Amino acid sequence: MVPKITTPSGYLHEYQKSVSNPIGFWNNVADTFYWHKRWEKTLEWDFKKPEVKWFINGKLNITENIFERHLFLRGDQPAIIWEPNDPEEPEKVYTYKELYDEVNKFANVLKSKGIKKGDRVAIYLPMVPELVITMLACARIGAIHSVVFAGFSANALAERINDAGAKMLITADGGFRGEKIIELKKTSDEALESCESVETVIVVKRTGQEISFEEGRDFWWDNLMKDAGTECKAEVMDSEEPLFILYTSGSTGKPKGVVHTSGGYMVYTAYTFKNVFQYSNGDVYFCAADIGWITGHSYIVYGPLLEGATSVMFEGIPTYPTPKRYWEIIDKYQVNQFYTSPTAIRSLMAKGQKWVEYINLKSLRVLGSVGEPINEEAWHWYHDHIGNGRCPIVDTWWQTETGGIMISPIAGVIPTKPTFATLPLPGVQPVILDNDGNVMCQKSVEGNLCIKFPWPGMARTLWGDHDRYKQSYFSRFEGYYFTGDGVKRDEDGYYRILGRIDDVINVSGHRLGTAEIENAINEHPLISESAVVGFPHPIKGQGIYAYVVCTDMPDAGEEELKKSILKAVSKIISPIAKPDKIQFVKALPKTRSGKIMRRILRKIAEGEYSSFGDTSTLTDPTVVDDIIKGVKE
Ligand code: 7RM
Repeated sequence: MVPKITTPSGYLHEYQKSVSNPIGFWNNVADTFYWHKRWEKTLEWDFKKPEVKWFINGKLNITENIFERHLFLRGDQPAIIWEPNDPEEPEKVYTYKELYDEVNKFANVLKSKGIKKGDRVAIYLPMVPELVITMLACARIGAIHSVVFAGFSANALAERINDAGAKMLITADGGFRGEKIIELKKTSDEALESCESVETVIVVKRTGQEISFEEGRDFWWDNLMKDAGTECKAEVMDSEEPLFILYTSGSTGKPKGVVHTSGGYMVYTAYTFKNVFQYSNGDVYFCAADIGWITGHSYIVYGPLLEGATSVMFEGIPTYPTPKRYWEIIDKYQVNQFYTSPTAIRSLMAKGQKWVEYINLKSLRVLGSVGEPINEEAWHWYHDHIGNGRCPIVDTWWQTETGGIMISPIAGVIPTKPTFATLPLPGVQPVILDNDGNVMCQKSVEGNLCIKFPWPGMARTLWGDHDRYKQSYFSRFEGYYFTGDGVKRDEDGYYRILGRIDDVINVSGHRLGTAEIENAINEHPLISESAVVGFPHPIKGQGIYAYVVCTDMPDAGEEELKKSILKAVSKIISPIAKPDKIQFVKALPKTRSGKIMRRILRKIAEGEYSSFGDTSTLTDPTVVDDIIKGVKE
């Protein structure tokens, strides 16, 4: 088991060790795992190339570190407690032994369908146990999983399948989300019309709804599992061989296939999970994220299971059937650590106090927050009403690309401060750079958040596009990993994340590229161009504001056109990418070199109609006046 920090001086000691001797520090953590062959060299790196390798020539399988390492002591302990969408439906509990059997069975199914080490398997499932089983079965045989969030559209699914060249798709007939049913097989069928690489589709039965089946291509999960054996030898993986791809949004339209590797990701997620949440044997831990995002990968599945934890997985949404649902789950399973997003906290806070009264939340010891900046009001509500003033809040800053938590309090060890992610974890070396790339050494400064030294959990490349990896993270400031976030550091050396400084917006903790939304809007035949920016939103953190130029206003009028834009965005990306506000404008403010001046559009979206800074490069300043006039009307 990885070492655990339990005191402030222990933190200082470990942190200093991790900086002065990172190799020794990470060797010590990595040595607590089971390796077929120990690594020969701990780290090779060059941020200019860029190239990063950890635990070089080490051989392992991450599922042996989840199962074989724990079975003897913890075979009968729950690994996953699955809570269904409908509270009337019984929960499902998988002990480590039971989960192990299912994973082995499905690994054998994958093999019987021709999946081998290195093949990509796309997973488009709701939050059901089969999702965890599939991911781990892929890892067992060295296949690379690529989970696609079940809220994505057919178009978005197809794009991800094609980019990864997936040979297989695992999906379900449908999924339950609150009162809604999502039609996963139907959407999959639509996506697969443009996916040549997929040979086999395996379908989990969840809703029992009517679906179409393609003979020879589609198989029911249950039929294949019936006769599968419970023994499947783990494929021996090199530390640097890919474990999974997960797509995330960047500042251009095309999603980025972030690649994580077996060795470093394993060491990093387990270490950060145990320390940040102060997990102890026997605790029940509940992360309310969706496994379709990195938080679910690292902190529902891999981190907790590597540490032999009991991880609660929830199929539904926080407000169904009532806004008490999370709190009821916490009471039902006597949850000790709870991890969610500021958006969820704000939306539950807005439902009023009555939903938390009379619920027993005494089991809670640690509260976590992730995905976006948490505002003071939400922080205090979470602290006072959910934690009853006695649970530390760990405001965890990290990214899909970092694999695991980077800047965060260690629960009960690092004193918290509302809205601050506080201090870097051991092994993380943040720096703040000014716009010219100078390191700002003083304590109290604000600037671009970069990391100057590699950590084991970092993404190694973007699938099939190493150039873009370099462009995105290592070019803006040479020799540094650039996070895309702005940050402020205070007199205590505490970090407060200010949010994205690139063309990425964060809506309810979902990362969206403004360019991908613009591309979707521009598909509409009546629209010539558009510009999308974020604006402050009381619940979602950021809302989406679209400025749209249309060639001809249709007879049906603006409202109809707005509706059809929303429909198009849902269809091309996902309902989560639908603009909150659409403003039709005659033209967009552009510089003489043809660039849209987003700075101005952001200001207007925030409700600010003056002090736009230097506008001397605008081709036509009256465009701005027209837009403001439009808002006021
Ligand atoms: C884990 C995750 C990453 C972006 C990141 C930030 C923002 C995440 C926090 C945060 C303020 C936090 N991965 N972000 N955590 N901002 N405080 N604690 O969310 O790849 O989907 O998004 O999210 O802007 O760059 S992600």
